[in-house]
Amino acid sequence: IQARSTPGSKHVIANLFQWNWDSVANECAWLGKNGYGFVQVSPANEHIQGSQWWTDYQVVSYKIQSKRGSEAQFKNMVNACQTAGVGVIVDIIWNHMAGIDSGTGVAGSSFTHYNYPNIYTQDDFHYCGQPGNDIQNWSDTFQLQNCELANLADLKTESSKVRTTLINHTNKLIDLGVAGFRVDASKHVAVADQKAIMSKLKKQGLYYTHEVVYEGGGGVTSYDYTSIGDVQEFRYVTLMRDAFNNGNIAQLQGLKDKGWLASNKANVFVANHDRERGGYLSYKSPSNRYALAHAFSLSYPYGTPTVFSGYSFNNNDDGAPTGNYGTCNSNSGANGWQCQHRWTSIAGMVAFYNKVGTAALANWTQGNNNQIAYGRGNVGYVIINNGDAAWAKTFTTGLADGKYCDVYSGKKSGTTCTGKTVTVKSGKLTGYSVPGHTAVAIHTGAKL
Ligand code: LM2
Ligand code: CA
Repeated sequence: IQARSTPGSKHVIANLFQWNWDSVANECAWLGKNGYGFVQVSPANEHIQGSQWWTDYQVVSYKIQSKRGSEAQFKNMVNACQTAGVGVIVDIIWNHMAGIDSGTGVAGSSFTHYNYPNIYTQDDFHYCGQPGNDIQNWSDTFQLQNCELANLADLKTESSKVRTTLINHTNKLIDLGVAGFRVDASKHVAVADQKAIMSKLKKQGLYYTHEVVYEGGGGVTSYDYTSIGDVQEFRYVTLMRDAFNNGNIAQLQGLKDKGWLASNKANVFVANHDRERGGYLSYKSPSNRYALAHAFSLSYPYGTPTVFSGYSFNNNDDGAPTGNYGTCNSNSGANGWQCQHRWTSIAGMVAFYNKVGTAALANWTQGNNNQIAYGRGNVGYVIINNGDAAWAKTFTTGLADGKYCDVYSGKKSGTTCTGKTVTVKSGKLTGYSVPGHTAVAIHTGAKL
C-alpha cells in the first residue's frame, strides 16, 4: 500500500469543518494563493437528517449527497480546488453506519439500524456480545474493533461483501478526484481490514490521515497504523493545550524527541472538531492562545500540520451557520464562521512553514517558561511570548542582516510591511521587545 503524496511542496491542510461544497470551491482559490496544499472537508456520504453537525457521522447510504451538497457540487469543488493547486481530503467512514434505530437520510434513503436496502443487511454487522453491543472496555482490542462506538452499527469489515462495498464507495470518491482521506474512527477498524480495502483501490499513493486517538493505554496504539498512512498524533493536541494553558511552553522544546509518531508519519493540529468541543484550545481560548499555538505548530519541525477552521458554537450540537455556506472577511471570520485559516497570523505562519521547508531547528532560546524563540536554519526565526509581560532581550536569529516583515502581525506588500518591520543587525535583534500574548515571525520570503 502506498499512502501519502502532496501536491507540490505544500503540505499544510486547511480543515474547513462543515463548509459546504460550493463554499469550499469558492475558498480554494484563496487557499491555493496563500500556501495551503490540501483542504479537508466533512463526510460526503448520505447521512441522517438533523441540524447537528454530528449527523454527518451516521451513514445512511453511499450516495454522494449530504447537507454539504450533491455529487455534482462535490465534483465541481474538487475541480475548482485542483485548479487552485489544492487537493481535497475527504472525511470517510469505513467503520459504521447510523446509530439511531431507523429513519430516512438526507437523500431519501430509508433504513433501520441493521438494514440498509440494497446495501447491507443484518449479516453485515458485528454483534460483539457486550451490553448494547457497545464498547465497554476501551483496553480490549477485540471490543474496540467489533463492538459499537456510540451505538453506531459496526460493519463487518472482515467480510468480502462489506469490503467490496467500501471499496466501491471509496473508488467513487477517487473517481471524483479526491487527493486523500481522513479515515474516521480508524482505531475501530482492524489494520488488516483497511489494508485489504486500500490495496484494491483504483488509485494508490493518495494521502491518508487516520484518526487513531491514542494517548497511551491499551487496545491499539497509533504506531499500529503507520503502515497505512499518516496517523493523527493526539498527544500533540493535549500537549498544546497544557503548554499554552498552563504557562509552560518551554516544555515544547523536546517534543520531536518524545518517542511519539515519527515526524513523517504524524498529522498534527492544535484542534479538531471533537477537541475544540472538549475544552482543548479553540477560537474561544483567551489571550491569543489559538494563534500562538499555530505560530508554534507551523514553525516547529514536527509532523504535517492541519489548521482547523470552524464556526462559533455555544452548544455541542450546534450545526454550521448560514446554510453551511462558509464565508470569511479578508483576514477574519464572517457570519458565524471563524475562518481561522485566514487569520493574519496563521496565514502568515503558513507562508513561513512553506519557506523554511526542511531547514533545521536552530538557536533555541527561552526566557521564563512561557517565552520561547528559535530559528529554522538561516531562513526563518520566531519568537513566541505566551506570558502577560513583555519579553525583551537580544535574540540571535541566524538570518542575514536586513529588514524583514513580521508575518505574525502582517505581510510584505510591495516595499513595505502591513504589520511590524523587524531589523536584523549582525545576525541579531538587539534589545528587542515582544509584548505579552504575541509572537514575531520573520523569514527570507518576506524580507524588504
Ligand atoms: C469520530 N471519530 O472517530 C468523529 O471524529 C466523531 O466526531 C464522531 O462522533 C465519531 N467518530 C463517530 O463517527 C460524533 C459525535 C457523537 C455522535 C456521533 C454520531 O461526537 O456525539 O453521536 O458523531 O452522530 C450521536 C449522539 C450519541 C448517540 C449516537 C448514535 O451524540 O449520543 O449514541 O449519535 O445515535 C447513542
Ligand atoms: Ca469496527
